[in-house]
Amino acid sequence: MNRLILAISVVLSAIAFPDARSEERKPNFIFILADDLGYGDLACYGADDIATPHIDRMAEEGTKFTSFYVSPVCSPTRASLMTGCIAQRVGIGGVLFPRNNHGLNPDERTLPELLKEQGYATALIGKWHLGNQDTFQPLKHGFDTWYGTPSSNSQGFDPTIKHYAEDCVWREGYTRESILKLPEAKCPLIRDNVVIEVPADQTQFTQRYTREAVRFITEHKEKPFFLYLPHNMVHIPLHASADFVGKSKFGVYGDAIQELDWSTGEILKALRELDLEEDTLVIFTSDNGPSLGQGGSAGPLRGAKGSTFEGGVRVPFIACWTGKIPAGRETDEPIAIMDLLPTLVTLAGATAPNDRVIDGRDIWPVIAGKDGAKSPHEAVYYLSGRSLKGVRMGGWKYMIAPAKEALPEMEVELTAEEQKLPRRQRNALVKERTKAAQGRQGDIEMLFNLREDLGETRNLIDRHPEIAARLKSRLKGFESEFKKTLRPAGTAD
Ligand SMILES: [Ca+2]
Repeated sequence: MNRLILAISVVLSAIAFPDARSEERKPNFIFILADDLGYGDLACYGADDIATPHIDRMAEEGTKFTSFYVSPVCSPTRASLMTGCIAQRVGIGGVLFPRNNHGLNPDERTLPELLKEQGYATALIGKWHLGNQDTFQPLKHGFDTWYGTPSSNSQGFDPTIKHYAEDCVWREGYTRESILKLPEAKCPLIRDNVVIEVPADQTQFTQRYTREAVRFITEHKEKPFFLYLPHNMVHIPLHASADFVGKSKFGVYGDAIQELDWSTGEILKALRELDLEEDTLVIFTSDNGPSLGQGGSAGPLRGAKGSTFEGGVRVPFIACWTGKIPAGRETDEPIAIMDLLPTLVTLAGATAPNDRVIDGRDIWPVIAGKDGAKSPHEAVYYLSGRSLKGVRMGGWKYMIAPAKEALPEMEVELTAEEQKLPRRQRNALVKERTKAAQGRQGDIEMLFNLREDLGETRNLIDRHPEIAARLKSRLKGFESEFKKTLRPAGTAD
């Protein structure tokens, strides 16, 4: 009898809820990560000398974020994406080099691992940069397949710790025998942890990654997938394929970005042709601020790659998903790279790990623009290397930086009385104070109002000491808690 009632109720539930969540297809995720692309390097973020029509269209059909935060350099941002944590919490505070024997700890539960548990196919197409040794390679961190480079395209690799395909392409006079005698070889191209080309033909990176990406999407159109596509461009050395060389108004830097734009367009086209647009969340962003020496632009922001001024850590972030994310919207709610793990894992029907501290939060309501959803973060922390450098709450940012880095670009303040002086005298005062500032040693403390001074030119710490004190206290409080709950990077030995 009980069994009968159960059977009837099961039938009734099926009738009552034909669109029950469990029946729904899980969404696909495509995460496109440019390397060293600055806040001002896309047309939809103000670039007037680089054409990015496909990414601009993504912004028109989706939502553009103006306060998306990453780490100031490559490896930490990638560690945050994989773990949902502030990178320093998982021991990856700086850039990894080929000879380092540490990398992403195998004990971390990574985004692709968590998605695999939900039935996802997972692919890494592009740059890994979370450890060179076999222990740390992507296939051991949840990716079914990998095609790309172990580190930045400027970095080589330890030839003794890699496996080589039988048909490996040896370029520039290398041979299997000669390479093993070298302390370090140039950037290789790898498929599933086997080297297939040395050194990689860098003019072909974007083309090859795009072909691989479209193939992966096509082959997995019937089941949910996670495609992580971290391009090598526009990290130095800069390259574009023959079809794109000379096409931008801004040299090879612009050419390489226009090729990334083309690539993004190819991926969006594949989704349209496979009728996957309503099933797929696509994100385009960058791993850190621009390299100014290569021509990169942080737009209106101060600073660049390596800095915790906004230009080092605030990057473009565009999300689109037909029917789920509002079109043509822009939001300044502060969100961060560590939020992607809890957000995507929740969208996949699971929850972020609860057996350890996870710094990221589910930001889906913010991405989807639900009823004026606010950022779940009351404070955003700025970290570089092993140090906490600052905190942002609302529009206020408190920051500590070496005086030499902080002062030269800052406006020198003049009192109301001084401003009435003749121009010649005013200029002399400004010069004198700038020179004194540049000669200062040690760190200085700064307070900026980002809502009124996005370029961080006016240090308001003397004018608003109480606000600075409140933010500093928040930073110190966070720091002492943070230091109690750090987890180590993995080590190869
Ligand atoms: Ca980078």
